[in-house]
Parts: sequence; structure tokens; C-alpha cells
Amino acid sequence: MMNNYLSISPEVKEALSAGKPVVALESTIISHGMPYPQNVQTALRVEQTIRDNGAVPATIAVIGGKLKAGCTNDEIEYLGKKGQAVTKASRRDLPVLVARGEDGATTVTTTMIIAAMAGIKVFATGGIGGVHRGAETTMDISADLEELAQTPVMVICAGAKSILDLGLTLEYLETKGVPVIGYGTDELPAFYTRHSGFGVDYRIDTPEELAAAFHAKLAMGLKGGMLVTNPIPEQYSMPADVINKAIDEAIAESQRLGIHGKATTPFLLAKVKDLTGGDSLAANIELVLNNARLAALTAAALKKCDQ
Ligand code: PSU
Ligand code: MN
Repeated sequence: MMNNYLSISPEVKEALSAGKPVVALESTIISHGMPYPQNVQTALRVEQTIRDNGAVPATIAVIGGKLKAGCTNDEIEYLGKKGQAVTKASRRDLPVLVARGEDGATTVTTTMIIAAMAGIKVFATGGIGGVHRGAETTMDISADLEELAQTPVMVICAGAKSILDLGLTLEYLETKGVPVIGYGTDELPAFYTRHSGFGVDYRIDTPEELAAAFHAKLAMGLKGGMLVTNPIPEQYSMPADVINKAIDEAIAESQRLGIHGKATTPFLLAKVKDLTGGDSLAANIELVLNNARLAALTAAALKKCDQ
């Protein structure tokens, strides 16, 4: 059956058919991850960084019930201005949003789904969801991990925030057969900081070797993606004690208020941001730009593997 819900922008369509490298970008980071207007400015800077590094950006979102692979600047402005009023759309949300012709900000999960539908293999973002602290009783495990287990897209991120249980997140990914790569590091980065104390599966130091490993995975027909964790550049990283204190406070407050389900991650992210002021926003912007750069180079290297 034809997928009449997918809408690929003319620029992305042309790039894909001409065999140019394309990098997918998520929209939850725009609508829910940063305040307006920094969210829109950052999204446009990320797109420009991808272009500067030789690839074509495809910002992904659900708009008016269409699964968009490639948003216009006006659509990015719309998603950024509407902010939290845009539904945070995970896998379970797509059927009803699409049938109703509504909007959705795509998480890592739904960005992977739509990227795969469009034929895009590399995706850059900030942080992924994972196993929450206390998940042994709440069962709060992000759908992002299940998506990495089944959808063939390489996700380039700065690790995961320690709002999560990073040890359990790695155990889950191991069970699901998802390779966790450290880019230029043996240690899983923790988003705002370069260190978590947990090891990754493999250290890889070049975009070419990232591409070769993912190409091999695809060529073997092994389902699922690959997680590349790229540490925040040293000069933008935050002091671990400042960030950990903010995270502990945010978690304590979410427990007091009984926050649960899809509200948990946005609540914790917003709280950490409030507690750390503008510093964490500046770090967040820089690490996303850093991931966009690596994703563009890796998408280009992956094209060479296909030749
Ligand atoms: N973690 C971050 N930044 C983010 C998110 C998570 O450090 O922006 C967003 C991403 O869109 C991710 C989603 O896919 O939250 C995960 O939400 P949940 O934990 O509800 O699955
Ligand atoms: Mn959850």
C-alpha cells in the first residue's frame, strides 16, 4: 500500500534521488526542548551547519497530519512558536495524529521512523531517551530504545542526561543488540559533561569508520540502528557537580508532584534548565551543532560505502 502520509520536501527528494548525503533532525528539541526564539534560531543554525559540511538537512515533524521529511523555514518557525502546544509525538501517537490531521513534534523515535520511510540513514540530535531512574518499579523506559532496536537509522547524539539511569540504559541497549559507539572516547558522555563513568561498546575515531560499521550492519540485514555518542566539546562542557545537583533537585520535585508518563522527560529537562540558567542552554546548542557536523560527514562517508 502506498504511504500517502509521507511528504518529502522537494530539496530532500532531489538530494535522495541524486545520491547526495542527507541528515535527519528531530522537532521535539524545537517545540519542547528550547525556548522561543532560541529554538528556531538553533534549528536553522543546525541546518546551516549540515549544509556547510556537505549534506542536506531534513528536519522532521508531523504537520497537519503529514509526516514531513524536510521542513521549510516557515514550518520550523511555526513549530518553534507553537512550542509546548505541539503534541510530543512518539510511535504510539502517530496513528491518531495523522488520522486527525494534527501536528506533532517528533521525538528520536518518530524521527527515526519517518527518516526510514523517506530513505534517510543518518540522524543528528542532542540527547536520547532511556531507562529512567526508578524504572524497576515505574517501568518508565523511553520508546527511543525500542526504536533503536528495530529501525535502521544511525542516531548521533551527545549521550544521555543523567536524569536517566545510564547503567540500565546501556543494559537495555545491549539486550536489544544496539551497538553503542563512543566517538573519540571509550566512555559514554552524559550530554552536558563528557564523562559518565560507564564504558561504551566501541570507540571509533573517524566518520569513515562510523559509516563502515553501519554499512556492514545494513548489508548483513541486521535490523535496528546504531547509537553514536559524541561528547560535548571540552570548552562548552559544564561542571559535573552543578549539573548533578540540578538533576537531583529536578527528580525530587517530579516525584513530589507525581509527574509520570510522557510528561516526565519534558518536566525534568525544563527544571534542569531553570536551575542552571542560561549555561545549560548554551551548552545544549553547542553540542547539537557538534553532532550535526559529525552527522553530515558520516552521511557523506556512508554514501561512499554504497558506491
Ligand atoms: N533527552 C534530552 N533532550 C531531549 C529529549 C530527551 O536530553 O530533547 C527528547 C527527545 O525528543 C527524546 C524524547 O526522543 O525527549 C524522549 O522522551 P521520553 O523519555 O518521554 O521517551
Ligand atoms: Mn517515558
